[in-house]
Amino acid sequence: MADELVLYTNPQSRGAMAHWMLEEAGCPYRMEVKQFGPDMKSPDYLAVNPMGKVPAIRHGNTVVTETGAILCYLADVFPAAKLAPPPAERSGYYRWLFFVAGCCEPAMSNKSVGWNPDTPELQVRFGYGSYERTMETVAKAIEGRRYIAADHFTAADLYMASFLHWGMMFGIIEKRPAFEAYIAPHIARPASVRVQEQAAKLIAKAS
Ligand SMILES: N[C@@H](CCC(=O)N[C@@H](CS)C(=O)NCC(=O)O)C(=O)O
Repeated sequence: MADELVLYTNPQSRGAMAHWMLEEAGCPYRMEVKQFGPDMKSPDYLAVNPMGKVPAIRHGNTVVTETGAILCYLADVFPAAKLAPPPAERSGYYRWLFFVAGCCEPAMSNKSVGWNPDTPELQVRFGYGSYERTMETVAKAIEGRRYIAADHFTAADLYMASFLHWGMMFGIIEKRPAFEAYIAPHIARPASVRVQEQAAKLIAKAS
């Protein structure tokens, strides 16, 4: 019997990316919705993710936390879905996955609370330089391209498109035609649409 795969998530969270990835992978999984607050900080859940955050997955005895790591893990464990390029062709794939986690995420979070490294000294010390430098780099990477890391859709597109979609939806990232053109075909993928529909149902049920 195949190992059980559990996704710990909340429909209004970064868990949507892991959820989308599971739908792309086409593997059977069970979802455990965690509520913000005490539920995510219960001893049982802290044993899964000591950060008390979602998403996390448990696959048999293997636990993976951190969205980027979950995407990489699922792409490798379910290779038939072709969500990662072959190992020898992964330079762009790794680069952009880590760029979202290491540069885009902090750039957007800091901007959302009104802070940006705004002196040359700070920009040397902060890995993402500045919000503007990070977003210009993203814009150049996706300009006129359908896929960021291969000649087909990969986990790197899922991560980058989710980041841009979420950031523009909440008004943190400015809407640029190149960003909108890049995300449009990705967020319209059947797996993404299924996740958006399931999330809407879960949110309606909870309210
Ligand atoms: N670095 C983590 C961030 C996860 C994260 O911050 N998740 C938020 C929801 S989007 C969360 O669980 N917050 C609950 C809390 O911190 O109590 C990742 O990329 O997976």
